[in-house]
Amino acid sequence: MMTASPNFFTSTDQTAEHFYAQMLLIRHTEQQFLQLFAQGKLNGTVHTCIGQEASAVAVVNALDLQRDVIFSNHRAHGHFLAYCGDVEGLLAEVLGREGGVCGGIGGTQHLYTRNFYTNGIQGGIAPCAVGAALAEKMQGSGAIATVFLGDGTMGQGVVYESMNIAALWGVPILFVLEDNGIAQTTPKQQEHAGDLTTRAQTFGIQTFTADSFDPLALHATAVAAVGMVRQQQCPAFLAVSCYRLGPHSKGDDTRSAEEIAMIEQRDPLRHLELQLDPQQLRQIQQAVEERVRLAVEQVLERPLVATNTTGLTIGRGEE
Ligand SMILES: Cc1ncc(C[n+]2csc(CCOP(=O)(O)OP(=O)(O)O)c2C)c(N)n1
Repeated sequence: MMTASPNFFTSTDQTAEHFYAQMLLIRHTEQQFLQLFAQGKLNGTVHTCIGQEASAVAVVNALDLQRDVIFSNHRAHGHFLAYCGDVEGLLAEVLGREGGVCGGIGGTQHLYTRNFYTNGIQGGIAPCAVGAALAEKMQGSGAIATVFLGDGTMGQGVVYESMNIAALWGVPILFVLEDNGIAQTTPKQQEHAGDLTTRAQTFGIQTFTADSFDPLALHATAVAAVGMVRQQQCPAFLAVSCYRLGPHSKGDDTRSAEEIAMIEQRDPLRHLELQLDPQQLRQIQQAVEERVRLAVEQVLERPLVATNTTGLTIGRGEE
């Protein structure tokens, strides 16, 4: 029986087996969030990356996790778990319980641990990430920064101001576009003119493109992009084509059943399953289920953290 130790899920082995385990850990954890919300045990909101786990795992594993800086957005759980594998810390944070990574008062959209930061203001993280990358460059640390942006967020002007300065000043930052084709309920085609993958080229920023359906191929592209940023001390743009399988946050999915069925066919987890032998697959699935089940059980026994004068738990995000 494969052990469900945290190390297994944060192993830096770049194999189908470990990518699958990390992606499945993200999926199970987020499915728990939706279930806990339905049971009234989780307040506020959560945005799951169900369907998009490959992007988180492939890109984060291309970074130097000892020194690189990551900025994520409202859909951050996958990036967080790929970075540190701290299921209990995340669960406790989102559930407002003691032992959360931010003391249980930041909630789903305000996660912070070591060099990992999130914020739900669309585009607001882009200049922060550029600033952090510039600081690393000035200190000569060799670290780079990465910022994850959705396709809807590419409509925010500050993203382009950030790209401009990053290119002008030679800032070592990787802009990652997670293009799931939809922003909340608005399809990309109704929001953006032109092609999002060519936007960064206007600033002379080299662009890499990849599809999340094949996580190992996506990882290889991410490694190339990260290598370029680090060696040449300049920005790069990685456009990842992916699909969101779940709703925007909880029950707000206006897409047709046909569209969801088509997206299920493109689920990267299924793609990796075909590469693993059935016994190995079962072992990983059991290990993940056990790890998440125990984490939920344990975290639900912890006390809730600080409340404000209205009696509501503070720091809970909204849509
Ligand atoms: C400045 C700002 N405007 C609006 C919102 C509300 N909001 C939260 S998520 C979201 C859609 C984001 O879409 P996208 O960038 O494509 O990312 P995805 O949700 O698809 O991952 C919006 C409009 C926000 N968080 N910040």
